[in-house]
Amino acid sequence: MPGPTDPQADAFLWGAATAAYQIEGHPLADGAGACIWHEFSHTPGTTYRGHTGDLATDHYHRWPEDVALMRELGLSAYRFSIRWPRLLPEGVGRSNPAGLAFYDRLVDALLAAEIEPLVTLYHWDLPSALQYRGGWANRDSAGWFAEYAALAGRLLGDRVRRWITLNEPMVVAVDGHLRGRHAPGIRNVFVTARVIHHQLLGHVAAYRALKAEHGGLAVGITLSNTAVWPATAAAPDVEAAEMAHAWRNFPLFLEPLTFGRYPPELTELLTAYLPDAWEADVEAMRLPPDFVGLNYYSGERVRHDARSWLGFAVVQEPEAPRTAMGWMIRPEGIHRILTQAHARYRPRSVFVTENGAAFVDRQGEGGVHDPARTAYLRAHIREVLRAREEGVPVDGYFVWSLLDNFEWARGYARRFGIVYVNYPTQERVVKDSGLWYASFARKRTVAKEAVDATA
Ligand code: IFM
Repeated sequence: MPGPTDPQADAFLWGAATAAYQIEGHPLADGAGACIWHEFSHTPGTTYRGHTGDLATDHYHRWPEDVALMRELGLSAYRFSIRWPRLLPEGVGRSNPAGLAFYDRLVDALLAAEIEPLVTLYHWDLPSALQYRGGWANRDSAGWFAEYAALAGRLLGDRVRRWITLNEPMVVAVDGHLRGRHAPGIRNVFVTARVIHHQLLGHVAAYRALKAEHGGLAVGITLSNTAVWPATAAAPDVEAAEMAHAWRNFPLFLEPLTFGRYPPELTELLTAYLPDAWEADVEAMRLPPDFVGLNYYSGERVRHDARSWLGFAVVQEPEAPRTAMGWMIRPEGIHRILTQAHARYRPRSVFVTENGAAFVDRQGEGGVHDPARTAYLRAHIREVLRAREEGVPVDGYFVWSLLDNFEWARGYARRFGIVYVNYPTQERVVKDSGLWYASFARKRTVAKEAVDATA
């Protein structure tokens, strides 16, 4: 059984994650171009109380303090994203020296602090100039993304080994292009299907572009997941759960990348909306990622519902414990997602690239006491390590998030950080959950018993 003396324990990454638009602030500083979230959040009625990422956590200026904080917490890795229009204000073509210098310095500082940087290329901040050309609905997006990936790889590939192309492409497709509650605020199912398809093409193009810059890089993709259980053992509910899982979770992206086809449960549905000649594209997408990033927050029971578009409905469970997002707390779901992904796709390496919870936090004299978040992290980490013991090749865990930040349409009204941000002063205060996570992460153990042993 892996224990503190397990030679692999040291290689396991215990980290925290953030995303550029959510923390940096100053989106137009020093020659950067606008992105879709800048335009969306500045459009009245789109975000909680009109909140924007204009200042966010001011990480653009406070990054040295934030790197020092991570070092104090004993983290071995940091997952952050590059803001595409900071490097390429128009999305393609002319690059911006100040944007390049920002990420260059950040990576050097992380390495000096012995923190491994993991870079996400796309965490939802598409350059506005590219949205005006159709954004991800335009097939050319794959080429635009590859150009950006090559530039980023040229800049940082000598120091950053692990790269994530896309963060949660299903959220981009559904929240941004079907429900319209995220940027760019579109509601069109044909566009949604194209956005799924073109992000896959973009992932493959970026994968190749990064490898062409530096052959030794490990390139993966990060996918969103909600664990799904059938409400009953009856066949219609079981089928409904399979449909929900294929649509919302890793299969929609790993099936094409592993087997060169869309998940069988979804093919008929998608065919109605996909661009012509999609079959040839999808066959050519067969290029398994070097690692898979899985994000997990919540789990649900679903039942058959003939009236709903996809044939399933979420079972209402008023008594279930929830986070401040209203998401049901189901630690066993992270184990379910990890083992399901392993069983079907056998990825070479897996990272939990996001896991965490929003709760209502208050800054008091003695710090920020958030026992519910500590309990959430402890329970989920225990399940991750259980999956690892059972053979899932999990190589790291990243708490979402390092800092409280701009939670998209919910603005600053939801706090996910293990570090509290006092927004008026920008003071950072490590929450009790952050102190707990640090005490655990510092042990560099992968023994699940150690989770319980940590005070
Ligand atoms: O804040 C987001 C993050 O940007 C993507 N994954 C889910 C988080 C919580 O909603």
